[in-house]
Amino acid sequence: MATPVAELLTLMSRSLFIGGTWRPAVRGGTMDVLDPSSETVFDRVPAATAEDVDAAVAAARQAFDLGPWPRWTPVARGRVLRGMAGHLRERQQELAVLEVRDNGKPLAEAVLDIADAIGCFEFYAELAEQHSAWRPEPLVLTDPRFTSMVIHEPVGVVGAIIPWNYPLLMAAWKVAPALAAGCTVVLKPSELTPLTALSLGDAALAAGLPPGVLNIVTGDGPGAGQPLIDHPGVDKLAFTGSLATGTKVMQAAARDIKRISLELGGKSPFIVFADSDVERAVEWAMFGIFWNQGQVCSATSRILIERPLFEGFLQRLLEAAQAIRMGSGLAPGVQLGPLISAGQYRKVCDSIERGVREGARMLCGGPAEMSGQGYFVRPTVFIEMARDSFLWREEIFGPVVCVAAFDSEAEAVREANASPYGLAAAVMSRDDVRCERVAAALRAGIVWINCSQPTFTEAPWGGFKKSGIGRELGRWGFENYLETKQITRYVSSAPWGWYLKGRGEA
Ligand code: TXE
Repeated sequence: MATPVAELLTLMSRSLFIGGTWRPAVRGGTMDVLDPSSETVFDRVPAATAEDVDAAVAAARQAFDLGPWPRWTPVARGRVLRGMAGHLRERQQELAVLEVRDNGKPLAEAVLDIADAIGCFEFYAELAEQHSAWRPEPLVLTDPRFTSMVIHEPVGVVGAIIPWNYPLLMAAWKVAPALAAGCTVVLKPSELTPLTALSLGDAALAAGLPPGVLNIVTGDGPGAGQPLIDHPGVDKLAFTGSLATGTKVMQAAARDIKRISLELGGKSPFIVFADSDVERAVEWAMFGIFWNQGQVCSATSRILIERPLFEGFLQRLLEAAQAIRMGSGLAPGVQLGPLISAGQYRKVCDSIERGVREGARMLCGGPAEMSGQGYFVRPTVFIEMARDSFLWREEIFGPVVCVAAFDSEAEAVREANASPYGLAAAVMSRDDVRCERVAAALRAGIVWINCSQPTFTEAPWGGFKKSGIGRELGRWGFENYLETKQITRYVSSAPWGWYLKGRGEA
């Protein structure tokens, strides 16, 4: 029988994790944790301030500069990462339930997220052991009196700031590769979903991660995030979140020339050509925009349909969208949960109202009456938006999709690319050559052909343009956490030294 939620909740640590120990915030502040399906407070965590961030960075700095972790072999580090994965696996069910209470998403989605987070630790354990970065690369130089070796080293102390849409998974995407590379980390989860990230502290202790290698500070953006991005003791900032906060991260990083990787928003297009199977197209479109309540950076929120398929696609999309079962993520059979917060609910509702005001036609959806409780918005479908409208251009981050018709491949590509963002894009057609051609023309870091959203730990994730800088996941995500060093040696005993001496050059 499954453990009752109340019992599961007591198992988690609820403190800051600094230097390998759990402690309250220096100033004693706390933050409420809200269940977005009922708007009730069900938990509380410390609200870290600059003093706590200082302590966390000092612990990470010491662990990096003087501790064993960066000096251990990749195999030894891999063993600890596997141990962390094992610990998370033992608590998989508990973590999935916590994620639902904290974030609101349907349980079936949370179960997949937690499994992916565990898989991410296992992937980087293996990659760290095998990556060619650890093999010194000899260089042949133009001057034979010298030899050079290229080596890679961990970048240092990482400040990792993550959002609320995939709380544990986003933590894993940053913490696992950073640790695998030999870095030390200060992790700041979103104030809206701080709980599951704390389980990484328990995992670290259980797996024997040395003290200070991973530190976790719960707190809000101004109170804990800003001191972390400003901190001179941090070498690299890894951020996922809004464009506005990403800009602040970049500005703060500029002061110390900190390394950065940014994963920001998107307004991803899904181009469907008329030769596509309409049922398949609707299935992928539904997945692309209503999964996780549309709170997905790569959500395909702009659907472009070749005109002959437009009416048929729209009709099937409306039927499917209206059939979605909405409710608490813990209720059986629910496919759409609440939005994360009152703020996000207001943002999405304002966007819908603005869309209607600016002349777009809403065919279904809008805010839902759920007995006045929970931040629920129904699957919402718009057509007839102006191409320069807010609705068509800006990230809404909710279950809101815009559908438009196109008449030629060139028009579809032009429209898809007419966005300040470039995270993801999808194209569907039975014509493989056309799919390849369109994929090549799309200005996005991720292009899906005949599907939308499948995400693999081994494949690079990140965007063009204002969608960010750098790539997470795969070997690219790992290389984010490395510096490159050349070691060049004067070789007086080179076999050709006699020759150079003879010429008076040695
Ligand atoms: O994001 P923020 P919010 C987009 C989405 C959403 C909008 C606002 O459009 O509607 O952003 O969401 C921390 N210094 N995305 O307000 O503020 C904050 O505490 C340092 C897309 O929640 O960017 C949290 O941990 N840190 C996105 C993290 O930044 C600061 C996922 C993200 O919060 C800070 C989430 C500061 N000054 C939202 N201010 C995606 N790319 O997937 C805030 N933070």
